[in-house]
Amino acid sequence: MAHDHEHAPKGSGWGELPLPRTRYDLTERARRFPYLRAISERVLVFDGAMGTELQKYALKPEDYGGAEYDGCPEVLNLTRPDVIREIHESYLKAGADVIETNTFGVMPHVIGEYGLADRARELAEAGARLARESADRFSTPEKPRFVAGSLGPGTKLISLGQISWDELFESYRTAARGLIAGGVDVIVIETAQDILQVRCAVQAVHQAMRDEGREVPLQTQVTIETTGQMLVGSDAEAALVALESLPVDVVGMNCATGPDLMDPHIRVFAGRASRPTVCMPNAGLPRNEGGRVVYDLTPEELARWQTKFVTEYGLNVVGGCCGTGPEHIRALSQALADAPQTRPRPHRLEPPAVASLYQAVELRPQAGVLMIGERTNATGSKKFRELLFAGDLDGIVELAQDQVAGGAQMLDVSVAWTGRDEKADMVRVVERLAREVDAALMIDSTQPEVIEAALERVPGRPVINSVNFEDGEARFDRTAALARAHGAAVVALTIDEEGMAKTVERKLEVARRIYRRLVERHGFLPEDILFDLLTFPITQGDEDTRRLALATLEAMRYLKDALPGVGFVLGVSNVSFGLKPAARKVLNAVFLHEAQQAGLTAAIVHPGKIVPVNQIPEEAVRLARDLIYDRREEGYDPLFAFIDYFESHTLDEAREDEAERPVEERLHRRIVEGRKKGLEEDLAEALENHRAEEIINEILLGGMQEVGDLFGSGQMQLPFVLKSAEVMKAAVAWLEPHMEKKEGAHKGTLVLATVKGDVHDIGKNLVDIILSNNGYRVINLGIKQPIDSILEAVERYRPDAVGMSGLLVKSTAVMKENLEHMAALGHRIPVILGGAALNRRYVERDLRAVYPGTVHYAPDAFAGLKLMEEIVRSRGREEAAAPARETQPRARVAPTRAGPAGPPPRVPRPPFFGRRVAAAGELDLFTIARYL
Ligand code: B1M
Repeated sequence: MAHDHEHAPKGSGWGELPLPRTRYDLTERARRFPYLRAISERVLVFDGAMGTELQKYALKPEDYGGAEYDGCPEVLNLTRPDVIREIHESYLKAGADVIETNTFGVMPHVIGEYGLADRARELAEAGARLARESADRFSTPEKPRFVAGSLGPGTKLISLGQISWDELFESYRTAARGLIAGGVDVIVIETAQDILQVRCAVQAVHQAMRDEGREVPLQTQVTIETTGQMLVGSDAEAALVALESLPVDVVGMNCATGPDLMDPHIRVFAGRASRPTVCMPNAGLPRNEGGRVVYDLTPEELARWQTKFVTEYGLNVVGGCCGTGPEHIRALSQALADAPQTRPRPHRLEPPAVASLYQAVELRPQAGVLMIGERTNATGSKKFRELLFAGDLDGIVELAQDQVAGGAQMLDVSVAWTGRDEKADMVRVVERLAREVDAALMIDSTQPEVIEAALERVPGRPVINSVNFEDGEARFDRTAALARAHGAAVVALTIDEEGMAKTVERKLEVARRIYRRLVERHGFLPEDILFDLLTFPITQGDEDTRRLALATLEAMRYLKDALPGVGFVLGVSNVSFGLKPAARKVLNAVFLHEAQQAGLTAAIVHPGKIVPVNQIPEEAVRLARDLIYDRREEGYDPLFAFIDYFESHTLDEAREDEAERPVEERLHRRIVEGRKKGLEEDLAEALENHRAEEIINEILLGGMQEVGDLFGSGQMQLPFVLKSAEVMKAAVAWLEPHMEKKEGAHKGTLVLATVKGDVHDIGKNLVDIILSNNGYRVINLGIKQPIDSILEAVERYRPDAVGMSGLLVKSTAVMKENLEHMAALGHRIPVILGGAALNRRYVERDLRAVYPGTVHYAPDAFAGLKLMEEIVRSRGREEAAAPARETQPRARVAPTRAGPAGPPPRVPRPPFFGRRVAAAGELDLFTIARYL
């Protein structure tokens, strides 16, 4: 279906509407929209459910205007306006500031199921007018009432290819036109299951505003299931990153669960979003009682949770979803009406990020550079080209997954090839990659229509590669507007009408021009721009090419300070084009290292092929540096010296004397260099003089420490840290049977997990091994575990303690949030915390303060063992002192679904006798391997 482009080109997003400020500015928006003015002053209370209220009327087919429309709620806007009015007014009487129109499924592609597609606009407008009349009747100057035009998710998931962008766009556009014409104050895209659907709906609603000549604020609400993800798999961070990149005013969540399960996610939204946030929970999880759906959360509990979200996290808009009725809203209104807004919003989402369908990817990694896989490129990779030509999409997905396994956090996707249909190829490839690869996507094309087709299929928040002035400003503006409309970040190449910028001066001139145009004209944030200052080969020997790499580095050093906030990316391997493979590896590695020192934040590379600088012979590094910085002298030409060096040297020679080193040193170096071959022989030799535990603690962990230092100082890139980690894991797995074991019945149970957002698991797995070998049952949940999964395992296995591991500094904050959440749910179970970013003071002073149970710090796995012994011993003492409770199964830790102040009910459960299976989330491969 073609778009009707009366007012603005498809996809221009903000189009003729005023451009967004560089940062979201509520004060400015509040001047123009009463709804936003009210939000900027006080907490707003929405109404509760429409659907569950309608059920109470037990309406008959006649009420819907006949059997063919039976059950279509939107029809009631025409056939039983009295019912809809009564529901609206029951909420207004209960104190709601905002009522939602009865138009959840009014989009033509949804209502078409009743044969009503061509009446969608009329039904939407009727719904809006009904709500408008009721709201106006109740409005007073002191308490204005607002109408929110509701648009639900529809029945088809665009990320899964069930509906095309164009059909979805037109459907939302039609519905939104009706709502705007009917007089709504705000449009709410709600209960969203699919983040790409939200992007499409947002663009469609903006088009509808242009169509109708009236602008209204936009509110977007996603639904996070009990799994902790949206239906299509996006977690809260990924959803927030995607929503923040769009021209919307309010972001948040509704539906699926009660407020208890929403807590960790709403904390993410309310804590980090740069614009007002909203939360509308269900009245708990639905229960089936004699064929009836029942919701248990009481009005008081809802009010307690929402008050917590407002006062502790800074939530701005509250309300209820399924199962909440006027009594819930009355309780909310009494608790929060006129409550002042508690916290100013941050100026922007920090840290800057993009997102795949599944997860957020930080644009400025805390250490190292963002690794962008280069192999999904038809020009750069023969293998990819062959797969593309053969139509082997499975092979392409595999190649992409290999890049990710090798350390790529994003994939550059370029399919252009003379004689082929680039748009069709791009669509085919990105549709598969977006769904089947975790990494974010960088869409690499010079053709705006190819970029547009990809953007309409890639969920999350992609990056566009690139904008530049090669084909003039019109082409630049077209691509930039597309990126902006879809909320994408951009790579900006320093190319203009005169060609590629090669000198420092030219690079600065073009970069400044691009920056101004992107920020001032298109409303990009500086952190959404990745400058590519161009990498040219410096290997040809002619005078013109000698200083090309140096110019790139110098321009980067300058721009990093001159244009604060922007990032820098380079296609690194171009620098060494034409050299022998070993020489290429070295020059690429040294150039990458130097670029990182100069300010590089992302690199397009073959992750598995970057050699860490510390593993390259010093002489070769020196020659490569001389070549990069053009340190020619009388009688010394670094280019020829570098080429000569590789005539007579290999990269492996530093290892030639390896066998002569003591085994302890060999093992240490194996970890640092990530070499597995021959590992078992070395471990066997080490076992002759050391216990297995000693080898791990005194030799291997020292190696990991060095890896961390090299990574932190930029000398080693992430893929190599990964290799070191693999060697470490292999060594521990090999040593495990040689560790001391205590047989017998298990002494106690620990639920162990690496916390949400953290992938480090070597330490956690060591804790598992040490405890398992000492007679404890360890339920190892794996990495990136949200608190809900941990609590699910607590409920299922009723352990003696919970162990949380995390190595990132941000994981220490996650641990605090987890403890607060556990405290709010009434848990008391002992918790052991470990991981290199923690320290005793933080755990014992800051974390103990937020949790009523005991909180312990375990600096290493053996401390974890000791703590576990103490916990189990004190449990024994408690049970001896309270014999009456011995008949109770160990249910001290059963979580509750009650509100924050609710008492922790004791839910008895039979003990676990089955085979050990992880309760939640993935089991990491390491653990699976151990238990097969
Ligand atoms: Co990452 N990483 N890493 N990394 N990595 C660190 C932690 C870092 C300090 C490196 C650095 O910059 N110098 C840094 C964190 C900095 C910060 O937060 N400020 C860092 C970073 C930045 C990152 C990424 C963000 C990098 C990026 O993407 N650009 C990324 C994070 C992704 C994410 O988590 N979302 C990342 C990724 C990775 C790899 C995947 C490549 C790999 C992990 C592989 C794996 O675990 N499967 C990795 C590695 C290996 C490291 C270092 C080098 C080594 C970690 C390790 O295994 N140590 C690390 C630097 C360092 O720590 N020196 C680093 C050995 C392990 C046995 O120690 O886990 O502390 P540890 O466990 C000990 C104790 O702490 C305790 O007992 C264990 C054994 O004695 N313990 C517990 C741990 N958990 C416990 C639980 C308990 C009890 C005791 O409960 C009962």
